[in-house]
Amino acid sequence: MNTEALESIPKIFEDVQDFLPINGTDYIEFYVSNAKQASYYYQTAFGFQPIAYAGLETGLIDRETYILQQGKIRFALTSPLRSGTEIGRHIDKHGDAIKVIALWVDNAEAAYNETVKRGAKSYFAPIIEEDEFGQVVKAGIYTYGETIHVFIERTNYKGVFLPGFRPWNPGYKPATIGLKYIDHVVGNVELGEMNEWVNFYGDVLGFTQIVSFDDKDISTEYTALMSKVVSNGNGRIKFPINEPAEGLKKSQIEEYLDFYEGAGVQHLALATDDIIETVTQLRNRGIEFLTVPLTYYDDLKERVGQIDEDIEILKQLNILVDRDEEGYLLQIFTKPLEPRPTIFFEIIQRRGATSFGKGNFKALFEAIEREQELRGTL
Ligand code: TYF
Ligand code: FE
Repeated sequence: MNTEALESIPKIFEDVQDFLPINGTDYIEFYVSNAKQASYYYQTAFGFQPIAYAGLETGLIDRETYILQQGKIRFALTSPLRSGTEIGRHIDKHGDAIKVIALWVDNAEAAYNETVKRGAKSYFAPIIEEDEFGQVVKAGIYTYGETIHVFIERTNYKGVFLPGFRPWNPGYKPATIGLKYIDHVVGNVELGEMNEWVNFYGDVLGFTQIVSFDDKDISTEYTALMSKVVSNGNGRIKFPINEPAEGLKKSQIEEYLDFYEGAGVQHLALATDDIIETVTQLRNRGIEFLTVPLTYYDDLKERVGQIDEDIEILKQLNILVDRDEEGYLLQIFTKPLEPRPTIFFEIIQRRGATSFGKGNFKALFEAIEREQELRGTL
């Protein structure tokens, strides 16, 4: 063996590619009280397309799931069909929530064995599921709170989603709005536990830390939080992890933890190639966004330099802009999507930038505080 060539491989790639290659996010599963209505909402407002269904009509007796897709983003919306289920208990505790961040791998059994060997807590051991379209191997491990990673190996599968699902093709199909892929998935964890979870992704999944923000980067007059971002080897998976920091008033992260009753997914960042078109569509379809004061746009050109978009249009839509060494990005945040102030979405368009919008944190967090004020939770 040519050991010289081996030695020239950076250590992080060696480790990551050795034990946990991930192709991307496979799907995000929500546990919700009414999957039928939630799927209508994600179709109507967010332009997701109906793909597959499993429930009473496919032989399930205790739950049903609708699968929606747009670009590479796949959502599973699951509800219980009777009392006393694990899904119902989860909804009672956390409200409608993101339960599963599924990761697409080439070898689910190896992903499970390697991560459990390194300390992951098992959710379920590898199982093979089959139907006439082939077979899928699945396995699950816990991450923060009650959130789960399910490894999905679908190399030998040709069906619409997973075995047991049948195509779902209703006549109702509002147009897509240009959402392409999941840019990042953010978790909120308890005070003092951020480093533990950063180490979990490092030690157990072989991720590396790519960014860190402390309470000085992310603080307003009142609130503060800390955040570190971990990524897998090929960069397709990015997980920022937030924890509350001491501030004069209640941090937005504490508010989340109080209402979610523990650690969980805070936001999904969904990427588009045309944020102006995507946000115009979302606004027309009734989605509400956090807004920054219009003075944010007064010095925008000075702050971010030349950009391709018309600043007047960005101002009308309240889209935020930030620049880093590699380029710029445009982003906007919805108000919470659930009754509890927990999960929200970010819409992001990257024009070269690989960062997360640090230059917008102050304006963004002040916007969140104005909402907290209205809720009486600040
Ligand atoms: O994902 C990020 O890091 C950015 C900024 O509570 C952010 O979207 C960070 C924390 C937060 C809201 C947004
Ligand atoms: Fe984000």
